[in-house]
Amino acid sequence: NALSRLANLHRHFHITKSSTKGGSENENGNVGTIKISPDVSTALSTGKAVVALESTIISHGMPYPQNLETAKEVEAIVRENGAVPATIAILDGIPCIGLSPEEMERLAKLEKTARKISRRDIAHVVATRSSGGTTVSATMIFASMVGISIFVTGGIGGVHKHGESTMDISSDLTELGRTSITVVSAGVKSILDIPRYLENILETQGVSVVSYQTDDFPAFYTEKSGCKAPCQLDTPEDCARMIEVNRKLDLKTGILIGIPIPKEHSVSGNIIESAIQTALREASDKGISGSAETPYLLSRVNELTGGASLESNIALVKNNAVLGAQIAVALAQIQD
Ligand code: PSU
Ligand code: MN
Repeated sequence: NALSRLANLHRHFHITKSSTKGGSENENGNVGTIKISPDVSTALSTGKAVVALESTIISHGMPYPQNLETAKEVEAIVRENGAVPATIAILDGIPCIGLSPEEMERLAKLEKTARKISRRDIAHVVATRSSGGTTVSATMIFASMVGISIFVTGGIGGVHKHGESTMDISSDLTELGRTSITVVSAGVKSILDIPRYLENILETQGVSVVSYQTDDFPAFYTEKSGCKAPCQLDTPEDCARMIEVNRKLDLKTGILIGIPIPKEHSVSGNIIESAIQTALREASDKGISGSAETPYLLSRVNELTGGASLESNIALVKNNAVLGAQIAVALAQIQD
C-alpha cells in the first residue's frame, strides 16, 4: 500500500531523502519536491508503523518554547510505543515528511513569519517558497500522499460558533470527507459548535466518528461534550481492524477517533467555559475571524485560565500520541 503510493509519487514529484544534516533548500529549483526524512522513508518502505503529526500546533497553537518541547516529547512518545513519528510541515516551499531536530527548531521559532497552511494555502506556500505549519487538513493530504494511515493531533477544527451565519467551517472537516486517513484527537473544543459539527457536517461528509472507551464524544479540555458519538471502540486492535476495512473497501473517507483527555488533566468545565466566552466576545469585538480566529482563541483562553488550558492541551496531545502509536503498530501487524 505505502510502497505503491510511493512509487506513484515518484512519477509526479522529485522526492529527496534528506540527510540528517541536510538543509531544506531545493537544489534543482523544482516546484513539486517532497522531502521524506530517512527514518520515515525506511519505515514506509519496510511496512513499519508510522504516525503523522501536524505542525500548526507548533507554529500557531502554542507559544515558544512549550511548542518545541511538546513537539519533541510527542515524537519521543510515538517512538517509545513502537512507531516512527513523521511531523509534517512546509519549509522554504518544500513539504517535509519527518523533520530533523534543526528543522523542528526552525519551525518552532518562525513566529509571525509562519504561514498557517490548510488545503487552500498549499500551492501558494510551495510556489512562493514560504514556510509554515500544516493544519489537520494539509497534514492529512501529505500523509495520504506518502501512504501514512494514522495521524495524531490535539484538537481538530470545526464549525465556529454562529457558523450558521458566518459559514466559518474548518477545512479539516471537508478533508476528513475526502481523504482516507484516521485522525486521533481529543475531540472538539467548545469554542466550536459541537452538535453542528458532529450531526450535520461530519455526517454529511461521510466521516466515521468513533469515541474511544466512551460513548460521549470528548470536548478537548473536558472529557465529555454531551453529544453521543455514532460508535465506540475500546482497543487499538479494534481501531486497526476498522481502518483496514475502510481501506479494503476503498471508501475514500476519513475516520475521526476521539479519546477523552485524562481526568487528572481536564480543566473544570466552568472555568474553561467562561474563558471561552470572554475570548469569543473579544475576538468578535476586535474583528478577528478566519484562520486567525483559532490561534487567537487558544492563546487568550490560555491567558485567561492562567496557563491551565495550555497544560491540558500538552497533556492531551501526549495521551493521543500513545493511542495513535498503538493503533499504527496494530495496523502494521494486520497488514503484515
Ligand atoms: N485546535 C487546537 N490547536 C491547534 C489547532 C486546533 O487546539 O493548533 C489547529 C489545527 O492545526 C487545526 C487548525 O487543523 O487549528 C484548524 O484551524 P481552522 O479552525 O482555522 O480551520
Ligand atoms: Mn476557520
